[in-house]
Amino acid sequence: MQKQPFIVGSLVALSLALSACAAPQTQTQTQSAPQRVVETVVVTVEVPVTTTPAPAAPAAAATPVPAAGAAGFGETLKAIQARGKLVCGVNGQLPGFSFIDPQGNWSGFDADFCRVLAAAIFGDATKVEFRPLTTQERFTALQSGEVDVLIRNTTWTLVRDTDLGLNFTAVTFYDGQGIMVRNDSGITKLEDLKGATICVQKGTTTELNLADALSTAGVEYTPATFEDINQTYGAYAQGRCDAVTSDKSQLSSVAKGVLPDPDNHVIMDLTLSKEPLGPVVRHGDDQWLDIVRWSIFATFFAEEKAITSANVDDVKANTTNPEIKRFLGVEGELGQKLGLSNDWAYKLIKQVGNYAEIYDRNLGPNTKTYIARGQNSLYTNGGLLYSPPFR
Ligand SMILES: N[C@@H](CCC(=O)N[C@@H](CS)C(=O)NCC(=O)O)C(=O)O
Repeated sequence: MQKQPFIVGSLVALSLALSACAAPQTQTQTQSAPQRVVETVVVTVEVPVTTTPAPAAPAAAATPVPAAGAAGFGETLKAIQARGKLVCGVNGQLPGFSFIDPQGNWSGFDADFCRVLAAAIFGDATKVEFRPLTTQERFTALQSGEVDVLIRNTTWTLVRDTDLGLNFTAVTFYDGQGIMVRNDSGITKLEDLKGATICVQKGTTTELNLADALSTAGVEYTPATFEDINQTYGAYAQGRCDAVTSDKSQLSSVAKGVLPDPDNHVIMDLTLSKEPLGPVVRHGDDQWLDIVRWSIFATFFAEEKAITSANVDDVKANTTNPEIKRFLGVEGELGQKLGLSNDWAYKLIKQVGNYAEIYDRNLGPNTKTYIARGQNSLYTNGGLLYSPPFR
């Protein structure tokens, strides 16, 4: 294959100095000579027994912390409410995840999680401004406050969680890195990529994982790095790379939704990494972190309890299950604890649906961008989705 000259990014080899875990010190006990027991004393203690139980000491209840604990607490929600809409950072170019059509309509799994938050806050899923962000822009946009939350195929990693001053809220999509090749390439396993040129996007976990996986496998290759999604897949589509690598969800989305000849490409049967994707917020406002996290859990929980947008009114009116009553705001004040109305979860389920509805609408078998649920199934179905208790 004739390859055009193009930018070949230099991969910076990051060496992580891992502090080796010291082997636990074996405790050596100095054995002294056995002592001879010279005397046994029998002690008799009279214990008064009363038949009336003493009143139980009050349980040491955890003290609720006043809401406005730390500086920044509650600021995000206040700003969103004052503005009258949520500003949600998304990708915008990934059909099935977040995509804007020529009429300006937003669709996708990530876009729907933005709507979940708007419904939780305003009781109106339409109160969202979608802000398309490139890979390079995404973290700065969140840090600077340009967006309230980033829901953009972003992998949770330790360095992003700490160095960038961000908090990952929960995982909405368990992904893994894959490699896509042309059907007729004859490439089926990692070793077949020896000498290949592989298209990859800068500023992603993808770039480093590729280097790690191929060097571990002893496969020499040439990375071709690009600044944005169009350049990356454009170069691959033009045959300038033998393979393209990214999160499998993205490969699938691009193959089915963007490439002109979807049937001529295949995602290889291997996974290079773990890519847990989910909404990200800034450090410093734990109330907002809780709102985003629990709104996501609400979609999992509703699926666990078979509560859907279609039956939520009926469930709300008739359920006798105390946890579901609390969840839907019929009893208790769980919403208030988040700074929201007590029926916040009802509103988001009613307007956007539970996790299965969101998944199926965007990535289900009846969509062009179908991805089998796999790990993104409930824990009760062999997947990884699990909601903590609503109590
Ligand atoms: N999940 C990975 C990859 C995410 C990512 O940014 N992927 C690229 C490749 S498809 C992308 O979305 N690019 C779009 C753009 O820069 O406009 C990460 O968080 O680093």
